[in-house]
Amino acid sequence: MKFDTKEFSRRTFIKGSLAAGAALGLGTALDLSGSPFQAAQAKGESKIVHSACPRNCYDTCSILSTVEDGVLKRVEGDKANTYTRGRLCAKGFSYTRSVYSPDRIKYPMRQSKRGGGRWERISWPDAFDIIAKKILAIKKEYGNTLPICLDKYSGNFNLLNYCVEGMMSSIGHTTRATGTPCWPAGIDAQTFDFGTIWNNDPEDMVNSKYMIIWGANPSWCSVHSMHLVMEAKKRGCKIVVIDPILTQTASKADWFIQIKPSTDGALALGIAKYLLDNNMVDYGWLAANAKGYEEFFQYVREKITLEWAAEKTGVKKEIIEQLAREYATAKPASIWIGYGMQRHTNGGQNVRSIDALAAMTGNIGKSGGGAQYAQLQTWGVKYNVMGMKAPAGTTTTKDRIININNSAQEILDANDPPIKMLWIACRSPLTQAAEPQKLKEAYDKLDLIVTADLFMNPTVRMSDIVLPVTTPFETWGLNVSYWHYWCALNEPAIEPQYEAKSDLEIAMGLSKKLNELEPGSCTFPTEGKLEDWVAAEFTPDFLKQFGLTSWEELKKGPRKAVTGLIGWQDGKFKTPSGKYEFASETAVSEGHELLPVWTEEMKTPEKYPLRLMSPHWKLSINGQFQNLDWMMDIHSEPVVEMHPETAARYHVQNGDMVKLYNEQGAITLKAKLTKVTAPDTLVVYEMWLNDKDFNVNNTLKSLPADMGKKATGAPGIAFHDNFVALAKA
Ligand SMILES: Nc1nc2c(c(=O)[nH]1)N[C@H]1C(S)=C(S)[C@@H](COP(=O)(O)OP(=O)(O)OC[C@H]3O[C@@H](n4cnc5c(=O)[nH]c(N)nc54)[C@H](O)[C@@H]3O)O[C@H]1N2
Ligand SMILES: Nc1nc2c(c(=O)[nH]1)N[C@H]1C(S)=C(S)[C@@H](COP(=O)(O)OP(=O)(O)OC[C@H]3O[C@@H](n4cnc5c(=O)[nH]c(N)nc54)[C@H](O)[C@@H]3O)O[C@H]1N2
Ligand code: SF4
Ligand SMILES: [Mo]
Repeated sequence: MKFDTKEFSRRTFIKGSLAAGAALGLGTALDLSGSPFQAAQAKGESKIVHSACPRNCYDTCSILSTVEDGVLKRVEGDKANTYTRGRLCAKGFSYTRSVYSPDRIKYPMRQSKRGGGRWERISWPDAFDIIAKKILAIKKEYGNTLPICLDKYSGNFNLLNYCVEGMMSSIGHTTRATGTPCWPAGIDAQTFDFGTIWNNDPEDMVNSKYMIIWGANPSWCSVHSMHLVMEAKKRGCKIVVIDPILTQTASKADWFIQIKPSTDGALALGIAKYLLDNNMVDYGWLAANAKGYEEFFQYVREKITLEWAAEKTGVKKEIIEQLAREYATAKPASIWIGYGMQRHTNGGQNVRSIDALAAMTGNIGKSGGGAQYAQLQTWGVKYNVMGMKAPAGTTTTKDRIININNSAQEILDANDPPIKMLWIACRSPLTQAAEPQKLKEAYDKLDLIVTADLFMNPTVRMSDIVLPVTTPFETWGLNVSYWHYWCALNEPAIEPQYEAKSDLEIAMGLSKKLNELEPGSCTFPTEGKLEDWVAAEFTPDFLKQFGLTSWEELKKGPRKAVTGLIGWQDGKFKTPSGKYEFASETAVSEGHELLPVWTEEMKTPEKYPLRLMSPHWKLSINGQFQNLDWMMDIHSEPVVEMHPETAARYHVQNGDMVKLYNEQGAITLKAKLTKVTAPDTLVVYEMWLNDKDFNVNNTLKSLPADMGKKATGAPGIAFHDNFVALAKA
């Protein structure tokens, strides 16, 4: 469906105000010479459209898109959003390159043999026909739709994209890859302690007097937060970074504490011990707001010593003492708990120990304080797009769940009934998930794999049918963040390119075909204006939260929530006791410890003596952006960062090719000698480079993190507890 062009004429037109070749993104002009857009561009008519970046990024930027005669010429941060502050990151500025990339998937296509690369263009009606017939055939053979599996995650967090889940529900009960590879251990930890996740407005960070950035790298992963961190610093706040890697964030801090991976709980408990021994505890806050602190304190007094904490963490005793003293005396003090640090077998338990420090010092519910992890407070839309009922005559009662972090094994194991068809949207398991080798084996079992995506990535290459999806600039959207408190509408700026459709249009198209072939077989609406779908998402509470009287006010620009900006200010926690719970019976009922006690980290296996960490890369969002020409110009091949001492042990010189391997698999790449990482800890940033056969996850097993099941249905995954051996290639 095309958007309504009359709607566009109501928008602001700035005639000829933009000189051709205006500064774009990284300072380079988008060269459209010779393109089909050139003629249109010559007319010089332009307009500004409100867009939003829907990637899985803390920042969820509000964007102003400049369109000249139907061509997206420029994207910039919207100044009306005080968090975005008129800027985008390098990835955001490169959007003009992804929209018009010649590598985009342009039409529905069918591949004769998975991985064979022989794709044939097919029409949308044919694509829907093939898929719908397969769905109906599966239903006929098995008596239900459980053999159809959905693997969807975070390629696009536009709230309308929950239509993919709705599309699945509308055909019956299906198998769902459940949980998240991202942040679940930390969510569970905070659910046990607080009742849910609820960080203070990040714009409030400027009020902190002391800030510990603990296992987060906002200089790359939340660039707009760095302005706030630096503003706090200017106002006298001390910035401390705790990370195994000297990150760019660490380089901007006052103090960098290099910790052994997966030992953060030991550091937090060492700090707790110092606070207890030196009477630096806010007993007033605890008495009024907390449960179980006496038991926790008894554990810390009896079991924890600073010498032990120093030994475990590799952080000297004096440093632990100084950190404890400074954190407890500077008020208010905040801790930003990153997602990177909870991707360990004890990650959730470590987060609980860090939360405990914020509670012990009374830094919860206060401006400038907090144990800042994430928030879902602003996500209270109706989820109309996913509220579909199963068709009449459905014989099953619920969806079947498989763990998204162990999907290879669980697809192989599913027998009753087996999985026969896979729908992949907003997800690239063959670049982002563990055990890609086994995933391919699991995919061999399937009759039909459909991917909906923008680019021909390794996952798409292993599918039978690919459906081209729109970029945010070609469709409607509604976006909120899991970090800041803004809400933004995304209005279409340009026509869908080639034959791309949004996931919502795909759901409607598939439903139409299913109902043609077998009336009543799909409950998803078969048509509807995308704008109306947006309108249907708003609830009175949501409007109130953002101070809106009508959703259409968002067409004038983004809005910030007017309530709930400081987490837990009213002291009413969402735990069973209504208090902050040092002692959590809920944790026990989920098979965890009652208290934030120390849980041993994974030990380095003898056979694989090097830890391989794979954190997030500055020029990509997981498997996106790094494939674009601008990014490839800056960074074109994978490297492993290695401490010179480690390199010397293996006689590796800077630039040598090395092979990293374990039982799971191997990767071969160039060594980069650097002291930013510790000896024995290798760093390979996760990314998808389009012209390289490289995937760091080739070495990664599906090792679960300790927590995540309670809040998200499956445990997280211990990405950073991955150990390898090294050989010169
Ligand atoms: N080694 C290692 N692996 C990791 C991590 C790590 O730290 N180390 N991090 C993990 C984390 S935190 C996460 S969140 C996951 C992310 O894993 P994914 O969510 O799978 O990753 P993305 O690459 O962001 O997006 C997946 C795909 O969605 C597509 N896409 C974009 N927009 C749309 C759209 O509108 N519709 C459809 N249908 N598709 C769209 C993109 O082109 C991309 O191919 O990766 C995990 N993998
Ligand atoms: N540029 C860019 N931005 C992104 C993304 C991206 O891929 N690229 N991805 C988005 C997504 S999906 C996510 S989840 C977030 C991730 O945002 P972050 O959590 O900030 O990023 P990560 O790189 O996953 O991890 C942050 C840091 O955790 C450290 N770390 C790992 N293990 C430990 C440990 O045991 N202890 C401590 N103290 N630190 C540890 C890593 O060294 C790393 O520096 O960023 C989002 N924004
Ligand atoms: S990737 Fe993140 S920082 Fe960059 S434009 Fe998108 S939301 Fe903003
Ligand atoms: Mo993530």
